[in-house]
Amino acid sequence: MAVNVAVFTWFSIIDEHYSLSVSNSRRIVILGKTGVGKSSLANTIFGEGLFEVGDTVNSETRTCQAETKPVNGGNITLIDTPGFFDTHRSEEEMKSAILRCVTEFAPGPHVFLIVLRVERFTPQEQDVIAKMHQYFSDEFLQYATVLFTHGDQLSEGQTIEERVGDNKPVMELVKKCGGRCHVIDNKYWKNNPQERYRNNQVQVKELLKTIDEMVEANKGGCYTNEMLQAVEERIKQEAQLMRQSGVRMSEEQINQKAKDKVFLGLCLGLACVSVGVVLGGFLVQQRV
Ligand SMILES: Nc1nc2c(ncn2[C@@H]2O[C@H](COP(=O)(O)OP(=O)(O)O)[C@@H](O)[C@H]2O)c(=O)[nH]1
Ligand SMILES: [Mg+2]
Repeated sequence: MAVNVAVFTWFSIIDEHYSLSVSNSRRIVILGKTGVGKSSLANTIFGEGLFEVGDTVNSETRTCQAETKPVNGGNITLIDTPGFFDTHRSEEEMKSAILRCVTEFAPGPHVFLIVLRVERFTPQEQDVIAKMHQYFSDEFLQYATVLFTHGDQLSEGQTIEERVGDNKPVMELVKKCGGRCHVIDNKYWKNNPQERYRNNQVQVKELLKTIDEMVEANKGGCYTNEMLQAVEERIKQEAQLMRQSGVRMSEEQINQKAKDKVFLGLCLGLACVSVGVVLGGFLVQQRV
């Protein structure tokens, strides 16, 4: 009982938007099932192979990977995630991966990219979308954009908006994201300078424009809650303690070590909490 009360206090949500001191830096979390092309998308956005692409089940992303690059005069941090919506993962595996993500993007992401494949709208996909509707509050979707991979599967001359119009649950998801949806093809749209639509460079530019508009509409704030802010506070405290102890490390190393320490603390502290609570805690705007 005591644990539940503590957890609900920990996960209770505040309504204020959490503005960043550096308004042109963006933390972007990439969500979706394993194999939809999340890691490839991260590489397409950055224009280099920083993220590990999985060709077999064994090489799939198992934890979060965060990389930062300067883009258009600001910094973009991409946080690649394992398939939180996969059905074949154990609860424990999911929980530690989610907590790792939380420490990577605290105090919260500016953008969630919900990744789907153009051609795959099987019952399994419908389940994933149903799960997303279950976990993602409308407030959460205010920070989200749907991104389709495998754009080459579009019919000739077809736009992603036209394709989305054929599928009601997907259309509803896109609608809840303020109509924001984009398409790329990580494999076939790499070098298409003559194409104005089937061209990753063009599409990434459009995506970044949408992201800028969305961040602006959210007044520069990121999606946050008390849990994420508490995590950021703890990371800052750990980093400060390390600096005071006089360790000979770069700021980047100190921050990474501080994150590792807070991550371990979270794993221990939330050992008896279910994945639903952990995932819900960071995605759903709960009222207590
Ligand atoms: N044809 C095509 N293949 C893709 C696309 N995106 C990813 N892939 C392939 O799909 C597989 C899984 O990609 P990955 O980025 O690791 O997916 P993740 O598990 O969501 O991170 C890899 O073999 C990729 O080369 C795409 O847009 N088009
Ligand atoms: Mg991956």
